[in-house]
Amino acid sequence: MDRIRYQLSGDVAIVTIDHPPVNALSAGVRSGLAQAIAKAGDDPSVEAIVIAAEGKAFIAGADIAEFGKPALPPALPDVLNAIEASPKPVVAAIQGVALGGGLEVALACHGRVALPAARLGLPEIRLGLIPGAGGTQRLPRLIGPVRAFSLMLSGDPVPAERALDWGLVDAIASDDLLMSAHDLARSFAKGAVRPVTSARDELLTAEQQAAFEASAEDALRKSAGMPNVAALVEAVRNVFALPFEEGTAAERRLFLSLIADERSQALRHVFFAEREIARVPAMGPQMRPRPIATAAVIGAGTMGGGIAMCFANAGIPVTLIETAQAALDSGLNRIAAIYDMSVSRGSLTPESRQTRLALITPAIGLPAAATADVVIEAAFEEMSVKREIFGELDRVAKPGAILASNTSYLDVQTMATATRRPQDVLGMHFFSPANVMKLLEIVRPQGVADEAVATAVALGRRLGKLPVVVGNGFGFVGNRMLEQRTRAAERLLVAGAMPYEVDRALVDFGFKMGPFAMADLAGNDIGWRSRKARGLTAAVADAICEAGWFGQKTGRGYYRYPGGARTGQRCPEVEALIMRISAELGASRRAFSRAEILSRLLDPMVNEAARILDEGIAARPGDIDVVWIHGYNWPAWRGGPMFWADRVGLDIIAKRLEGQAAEVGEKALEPAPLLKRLAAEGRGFASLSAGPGAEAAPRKALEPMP
Ligand code: HSC
Repeated sequence: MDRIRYQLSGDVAIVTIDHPPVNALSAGVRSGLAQAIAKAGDDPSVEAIVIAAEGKAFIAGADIAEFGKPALPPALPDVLNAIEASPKPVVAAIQGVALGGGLEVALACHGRVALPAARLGLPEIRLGLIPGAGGTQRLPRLIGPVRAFSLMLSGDPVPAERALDWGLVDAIASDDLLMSAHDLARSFAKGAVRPVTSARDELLTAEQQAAFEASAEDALRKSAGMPNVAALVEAVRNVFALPFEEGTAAERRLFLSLIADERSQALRHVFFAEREIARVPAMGPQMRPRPIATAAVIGAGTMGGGIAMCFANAGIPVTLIETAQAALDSGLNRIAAIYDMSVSRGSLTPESRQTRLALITPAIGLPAAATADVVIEAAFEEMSVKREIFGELDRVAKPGAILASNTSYLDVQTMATATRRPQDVLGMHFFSPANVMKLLEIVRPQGVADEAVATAVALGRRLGKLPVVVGNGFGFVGNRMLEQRTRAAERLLVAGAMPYEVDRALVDFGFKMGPFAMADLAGNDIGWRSRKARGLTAAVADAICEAGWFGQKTGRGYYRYPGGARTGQRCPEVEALIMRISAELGASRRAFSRAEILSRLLDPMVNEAARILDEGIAARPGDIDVVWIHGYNWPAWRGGPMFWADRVGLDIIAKRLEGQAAEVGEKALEPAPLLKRLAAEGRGFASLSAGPGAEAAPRKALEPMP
């Protein structure tokens, strides 16, 4: 009972869960709760029971780290049945969040009181699951199946006020939550209590059933085959067909099958990896970030404008700096147009649009950055330009200001040497569109102060981003791996595949777009310029650019976009050009299966990731997964490239890479030392991590691999 406190307040037993950080329902909490309920039941002086919790959350749900491990008794559904069966009324006193199993605890109680700031929800769907402790059976009986289904399907928590409207809570406590819960419990003690499971015919009408079926059909259509959506539909359907006990037994079976499903395992891995990134290696947790009250962004192009919006959206005043008025005006117009679109979609109020625009101060010339606590340069991707800016910033920026570059590839340390304050210089690499994408690579060159890195991380969180601290090497983590995929895609064209086949393989895997559709969207000239600057060539990609086919903006690239279409059509001219180049290079073209295309695209990325880990550019495999999920649209239910590689098996990937390296004669394709070592030892990348998400992944490909 060490995670549970038991006190008497008159004739009410107060059972308080105290299990930091979020009172997750781990085995100790479950058994403590069961014992406390039994103790109160046995005590003749107790008339009613309140379940309360210490800290910022009521209960954040089941302990996700326990999933996939041998189950420890008592099972949560059994504890909840005991709470519900208590002859003495039980009231939940909810502060902070009541999520997943936490809300299910509250649903098993006979009454619920919440603080006004409380939020209640069943987010299991985001972990590839459904509620497994009676939530799918109790919630529809309490608030109606249609509302219950939509709450469980979205996973979004609802505020206390709405919960009161829906009858999910009985009362909102004005200030003293315990006192309100205590009073409600005592009032119940005087009369008969009605458990949530008692039949509520008024909610389970034919009309509700028809409305639920309509939402269910819609959800199944949009679910892209996710098994938890089908399971949720089945569970809620059971509410109409089965008595509570049978419904919960079915729910438990569905839950347990989902726990074992690879998609849920992947999503749980991502949950912990997203939290692990907050633990920046080689930095004390006590490192205090510098205060950031104002910002400046240099460059009002697409990236600079998007970054300025991030500050405005977070309520931080930002100066947007350009060298010429015309560039500044067009940048500001672009920002205003994006906000206008949000207003017209209803996701932003006209007042908020005004407030945000008012936080952006346009200015000409770097001296306007003089008072900013953080300056982010988003100028042209050219070292000489960057160094000139940093040299000037060194003269004008205030002491202690963070000086950051939004470079996608370049050496941040070389930029830092243009200043006399390398301790304040780092990279803050946003992803396009910067106001939307959650990933932020914080590049940590040698010589930067830990305090500056901690400041950038804290700032990233304030901007609503997921900041991943990475080392200072060409392309950092994401773009360095992307380059391998781009090269692999070009190799596939020369060897026999067509752009649409390559793209289809990645879309089928779960990406929103394949590499060629992506290149057409971003502009093929960007990669061309970068290759030329580095003395690199890519026969097909270069020929496409030499023909002036830069992508959507020119109406054609790897595909045709007639009349400004957003989706490309196959282009016979491009396909003829590819055949010609293959012939010129002496390649004997052959057909590639989708699975082989996939492995040829992804294996080289995994190989590069192994080098990235070996060099310490990424601290943990999970960091790489977070980068690819939030910066490059890797489907979260595939867990990221490191998780995927473990599933396929590193020995299989190493062997495939050896085959490719021999076939193509490319050294970069030879298995990296770390990959080879792990493969030889029969280990996966997960074995390099110590976090809760590092459970050894059973090896099994999600689809047959060659
Ligand atoms: C569930 O409840 C299933 C049930 O329906 C049934 C199960 C029974 C079935 C039995 C069948 C036989 N577990 O996010 P933060 C840790 S599924 C373990 O940084 P914030 C987190 O890792 C669950 N750990 O803080 C981190 O640890 P670190 C449904 C959890 O203030 C620390 O807490 N519930 C945990 O930004 C702080 O987290 C959810 O999906 C958990 N459930 O946000 C809720 N929750 O410091 C998931 C958190 O060591 N949690 N941790 O890195 C959240 O959404 C957010 O964490 C909060 C706090 C909003 C709670």
